[in-house]
Amino acid sequence: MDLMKLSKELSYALRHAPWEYELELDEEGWVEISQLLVALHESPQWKHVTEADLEKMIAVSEKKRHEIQAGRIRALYGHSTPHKIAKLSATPPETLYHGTPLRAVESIMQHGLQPRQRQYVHLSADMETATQVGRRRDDQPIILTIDAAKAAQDGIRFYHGNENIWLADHIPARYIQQP
Ligand code: HQG
Repeated sequence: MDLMKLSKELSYALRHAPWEYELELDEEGWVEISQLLVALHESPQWKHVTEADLEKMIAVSEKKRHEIQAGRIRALYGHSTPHKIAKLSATPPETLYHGTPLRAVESIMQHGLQPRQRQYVHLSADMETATQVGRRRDDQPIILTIDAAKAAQDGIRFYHGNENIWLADHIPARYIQQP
């Protein structure tokens, strides 16, 4: 089974278009695995997918995009569904990073980091992760530094995505530094 392809399909279902699978995300983004499997089994390529395959998909993925708990599964970040997923706010590391193409920097330094098509702004815990994220759009991304400690102190809320990814509603430009 192509577990990377399965992961992409699940990200699409759990981040962007659950209704296409007759699924409804709860407040925290969870769906019952049994319901997800019913939907997947309708497609010939996923006819034989089991819960064990979903567990393996998560275990072998280099990025922790999904999690399973008590018979349910959810995407940890990346959502674009209309109803905003509830996240518990948490204390971020002092510094966070954001990798973006050079062409976006001027607008970011003017308007701050906005969630754009997603529900939350995505930030990286280290420069390497930020570089990987930025490389999706540009070979030589610009790595912006976020003074998360100061922003949190001023009341900006941060949310935990996974060990490398943090989320926020909006990061005003005054907390963002260019290299
Ligand atoms: C930019 C993937 C102009 C922002 C990744 C980014 C990540 C602005 C783009 C996760 C702006 C949004 C999220 C402003 C933000 N003016 N441009 N004011 N504010 N932007 O894809 O952070 O691999 O929604 O810099 O690895 O790139 O799928 O966000 O370039 O973890 O698991 O608007 O998605 O995860 O792009 O990536 P995105 P992102 P997976």
